Amino acid sequence: MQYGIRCMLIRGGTSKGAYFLADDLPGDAITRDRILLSVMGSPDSRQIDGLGGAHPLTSKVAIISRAATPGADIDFLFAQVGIDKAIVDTTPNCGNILAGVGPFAIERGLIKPAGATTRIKIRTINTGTIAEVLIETPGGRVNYGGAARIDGVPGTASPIAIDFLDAEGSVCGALLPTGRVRDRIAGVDCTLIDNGMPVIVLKASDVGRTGHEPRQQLNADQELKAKLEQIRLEAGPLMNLGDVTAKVVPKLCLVAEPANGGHIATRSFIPHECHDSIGVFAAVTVATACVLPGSPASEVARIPAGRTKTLSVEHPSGEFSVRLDVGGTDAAPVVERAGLLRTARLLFDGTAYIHDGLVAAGYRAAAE
Ligand code: NQM
Repeated sequence: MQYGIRCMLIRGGTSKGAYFLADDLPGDAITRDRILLSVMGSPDSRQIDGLGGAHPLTSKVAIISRAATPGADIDFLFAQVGIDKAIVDTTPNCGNILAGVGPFAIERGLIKPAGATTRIKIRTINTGTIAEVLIETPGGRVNYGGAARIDGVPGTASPIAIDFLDAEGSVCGALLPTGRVRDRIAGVDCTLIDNGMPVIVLKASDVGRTGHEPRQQLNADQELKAKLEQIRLEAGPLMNLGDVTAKVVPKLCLVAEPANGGHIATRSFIPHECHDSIGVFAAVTVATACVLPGSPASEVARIPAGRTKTLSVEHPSGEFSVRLDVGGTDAAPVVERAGLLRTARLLFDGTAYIHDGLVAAGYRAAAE
């Protein structure tokens, strides 16, 4: 006998995940994580016995409920499910999976559409970060079709505008957890920074690369990967993350002068594979590093003038535009708000089946 749980599969931005109502999963984290591993088919490098797509960008879960406390409409817990390891990591955010949370909340009746567009405040409970999302809801239904295009996703879809108000220090406790814009780690100048995602930002040229290499070339570059992991393991404790051997944060991002009319070129590692594009919070965090005077990224970025800047972050499959509202002073700028555009699409609504033997006891307890 198998046990079934209501589940939607949604493409959120350039990621894809399984979306659940929190009420449909057990509250106890150990049982919940065993269920999520079973649903996704982990641990197994092909995730053949589950819904996961055998890639970090398609091995993600969203757990959603009405907000438990004031200040938001919806609470969203993000989980990165390991592929060949039995790990469920709820440390980081995911701005791409976040793009599917509003549509899911409307589809499941947690939010009533409010006219042609519906504004929803979502709290990512992993980090406490609040996002305001704007979703097209003509005729009281989520509109998925439209003309918005994001690099890394074929075709076009309806736009989802996302604004972050308070992403600073989401996991590390401070934008710059070491208090500096530049730290020397394993002989390489880096910015250890968290504006929504803990990221180590370094110049590609400082590790002997151009920062414009194709993703496959970087993924095959074992020497580079070993160097990046050495930097990551050293940086983890300095970023208040402790031993990060088994954690998916911090991520790393190689930056270089732009090559395609943008403002900065990036090759982002999440953290052991080069991203096909770049994560949402990673893009916001790298854009923030670019506007900090004295950072390695500021040496290669072309920063647009003005208090409100739209930075085009180049990545392996195109670009990602991030709008930053920058306050503070020229010497100590403060990013007060970050805005960006995503799309999302409901792919499937149904029942996900989990292994009986493994989790039956826990799941029964939750269902009763
Ligand atoms: O940085 C990839 C993604 C992400 C996370 C990753 C993300 C973000 O592209 O906000 O969206 O860093 O693992 O979905």
